[in-house]
Amino acid sequence: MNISSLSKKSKSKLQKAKDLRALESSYTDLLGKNGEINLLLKSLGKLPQEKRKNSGKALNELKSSLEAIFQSRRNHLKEKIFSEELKRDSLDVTLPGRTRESGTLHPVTSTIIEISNFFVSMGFDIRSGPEAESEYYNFEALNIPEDHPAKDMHDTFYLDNGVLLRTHTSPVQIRTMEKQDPPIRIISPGRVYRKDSDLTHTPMFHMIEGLVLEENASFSVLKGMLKDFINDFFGNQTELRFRPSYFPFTEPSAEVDIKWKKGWLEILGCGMVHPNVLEMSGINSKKYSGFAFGLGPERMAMLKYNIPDLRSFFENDLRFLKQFK
Ligand code: 2NM
Repeated sequence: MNISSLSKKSKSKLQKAKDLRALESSYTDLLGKNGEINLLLKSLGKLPQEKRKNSGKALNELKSSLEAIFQSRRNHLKEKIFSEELKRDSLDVTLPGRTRESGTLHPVTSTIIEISNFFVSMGFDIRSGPEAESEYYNFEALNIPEDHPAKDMHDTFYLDNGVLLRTHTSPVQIRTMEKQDPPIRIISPGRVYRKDSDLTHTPMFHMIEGLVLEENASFSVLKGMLKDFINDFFGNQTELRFRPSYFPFTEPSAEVDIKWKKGWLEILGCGMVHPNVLEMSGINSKKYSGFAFGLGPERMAMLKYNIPDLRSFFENDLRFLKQFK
């Protein structure tokens, strides 16, 4: 047996193993319990005495150098695997994170919330009611008779069987007065519908109406409350004026204008609830008096955020909506 050719052959076998699996199987072939080297060591006994010692020494030296080659080859292969893994799985920690985009409230919604918060802080409850209403709640109960010119003020969408789409949220106040004993302090934000469509009108828009009904509700308290509201919403420096007006459901009635850039702009209507309205809803108008007001959140938002076209609220263009985060 030629130890030097075995040494050459087995060293190169370990050194050339292309992966861990091949390396380990070569190791077993050479250095395993029944591997080539051990078989040779076992067969040393058959050699003549004088050859036995040198061959034994050479085989043991070969064995330990093969062990060392095996270890270093194994480390090398493991490092190779590790660095390949690193390369494959590497992260660029300087890249911006993938964030989840959050939605935004519609500017009309956030305006309704802001306005509602003010009145809730003044002790008002929030009430709602049906958008498909009866002629009675939308007109009659509000002192607007069949032939009254006020009915022409808003063109109404009629559904079947005398049902209509409410043209204001006052029916909510009527339904509340029918059900609840005074004192009453409510606001009713919600959708209303009128057959109007141009630059400044959409067939659906929102209203917030308020009602205070108690023993001594007065116009001066109404004025003070609306002034506080306007200063809260538009800022403390806002100039405002109350201008006499007419609504069939209030007497006296007024509209509130604010000074905006150069001129006066109408922003809400109000008044003392007409005794006819109170009596029709079962309220004793000798004992109780009420004041009410109504405003449009779209209009309020347009002024506050400088939005020139009402229709942008309803086009659902995300580039517009995302500006109100
Ligand atoms: C307005 C202006 C003035 C109003 C009146 C009532 C009710 F039902 F209590 F009589 N609710 N809302 C009212 C009064 C609404 O909107 C411009």
